[in-house]
Amino acid sequence: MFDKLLVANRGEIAVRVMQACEELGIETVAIYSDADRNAGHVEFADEAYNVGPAPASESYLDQEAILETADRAGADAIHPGYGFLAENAAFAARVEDAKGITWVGPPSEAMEALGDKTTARQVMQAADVPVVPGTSDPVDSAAEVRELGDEFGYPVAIKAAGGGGGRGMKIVRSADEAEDALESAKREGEAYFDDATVYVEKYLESPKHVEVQILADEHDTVLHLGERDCSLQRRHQKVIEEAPSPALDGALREAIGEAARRGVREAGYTNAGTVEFLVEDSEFYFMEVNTRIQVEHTVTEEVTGIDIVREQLRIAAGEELPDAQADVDINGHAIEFRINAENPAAEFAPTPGELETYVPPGGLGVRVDDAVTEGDEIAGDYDSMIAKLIVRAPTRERCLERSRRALGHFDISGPETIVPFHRLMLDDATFRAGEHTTDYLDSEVGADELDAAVERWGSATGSGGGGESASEHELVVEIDGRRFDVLVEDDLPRVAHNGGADAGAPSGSAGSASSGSNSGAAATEQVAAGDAITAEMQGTVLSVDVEPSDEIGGGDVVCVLEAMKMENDVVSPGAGTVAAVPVSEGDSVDMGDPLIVLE
Ligand code: MV4
Repeated sequence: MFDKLLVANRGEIAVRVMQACEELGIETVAIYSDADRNAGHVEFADEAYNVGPAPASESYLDQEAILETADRAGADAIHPGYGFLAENAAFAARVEDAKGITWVGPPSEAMEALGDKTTARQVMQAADVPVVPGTSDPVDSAAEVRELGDEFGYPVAIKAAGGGGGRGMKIVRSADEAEDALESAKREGEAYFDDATVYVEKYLESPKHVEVQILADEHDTVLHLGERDCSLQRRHQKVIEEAPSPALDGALREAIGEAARRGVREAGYTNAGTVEFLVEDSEFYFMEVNTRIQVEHTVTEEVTGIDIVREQLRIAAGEELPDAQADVDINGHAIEFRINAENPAAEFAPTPGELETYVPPGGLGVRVDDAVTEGDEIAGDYDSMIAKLIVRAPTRERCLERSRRALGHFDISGPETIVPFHRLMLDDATFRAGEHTTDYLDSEVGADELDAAVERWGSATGSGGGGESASEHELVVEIDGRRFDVLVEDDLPRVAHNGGADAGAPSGSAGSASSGSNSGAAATEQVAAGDAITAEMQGTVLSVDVEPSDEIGGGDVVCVLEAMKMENDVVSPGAGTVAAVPVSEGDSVDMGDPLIVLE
């Protein structure tokens, strides 16, 4: 096994990798940019090195700086995490060629073959894996596009060979759109991937996105760890992922898992990887292979009990996978919610800023992967994901209930987050039924719903995230042994007078803003400025002579207190209406305790 590993990444995935290293007895090296000097992954590592300024192109993507750092630190392995250099075959090849350093990932040749989507399709076809009807050779002319449109029926998709994740894809709905779409797909391919090669597939309008997790060692064992459903996406960004997929039955699950195994075996693939499929009308079609650990690997870990990052490290070190396919069991259900610092009510715009409150939930079946703490600055330099909440339960139904509980206790303020969006989805009939497809969010969930969710559950509204507006503050009061959270509006008078003008505050009045009743009603919602008649001494309530909504006058007896072996009438100092009676016969009260609250 390795002695010291450099993690060429940041944030929660860097911490995730270092946790696996710690359990294997591997020392860890972090790299960081100027923006990340105090970041969580830097704190977690045994050693940390600055590799450059905040922009990723000058730090986390600086291949030379990272290789030099590995050398300087004496690291014998590099794990790339996801994003940044993770799927860069040229960087993987450089690490493979560096003396004494192992690349924790697939062979660079397999990355290269699968990175080109036309060769990936050819590999899959050779392995008898169903692909979307289309071409596996480059397409050059609009005439060819139209021929394919006639053959498969419109719409068709023109895709960049170097593409993936939604970039460089153009949909052609009729023959006359072929010309423009072809030009624009080529332009995007050239701009994003330095490769104008494109190919054509039949376009499926409303598929599910189902992906299979693979582990393959260097001793000819290829395992699939079941599938994940990532159909809930917004503009090609996954937001909620789950395992297993609610859309597959046992036969389809078996078939798609076996197809994924055949495909990566054909590619000469080792380490962890994901084979993505589109599923429509109980048919599945290969889409692409992700040659890296993915954000959503966690849900697979939760239902299989397999530590995927640990296996990546063991595979890279030449060790054998511990299990045969028959030993991989899927148990229960897991859902991952990405906690992004974005505002769902503003088209999910990133919301950088200070993380003023950060108290994640816990308890049975709740996992939080993160690299932040309260008080951290959420910078705008990198992606907006600040944590992942992963919830596991024996069934999907119970996982949804547990998710409601966990999200309801995820206390974050400062940046707006997509927690309100997740809570909206937990009430969404289509999502709850598991019937959502990849086009669902963008076409069916409207701005009004999102606005309402943020209003109801967002961190800026007192009820959800515990925030309060400038003119309010929260008080905790205890009345007769029951705790009440009271929202006090500062612009209300501190002492409100009862009944007639100038009656004066009753003697011994608590005189402050509000109180609850002891009836069990939702006292927190009352923000009334009431007066209380309080006990002038410690004692026992012998009788209560009024009840809520009684009109009383000055001098009326409202209750009788026994104190110092004497019965003492408690009289009202003025007129008013009884709002609440927080005490009852037999209660012991302390000096200052409210006995009667007036409106
Ligand atoms: C498709 C497709 C329908 N038919 N290809 C989007 C990302 C890129 N990896 C491929 N994508 C798609 N390819 C054919 N032939 C629909 C999508 C697609 C999609 C796929 C997965 C998850 C979300 C998506 C959202 C829109 C479109």
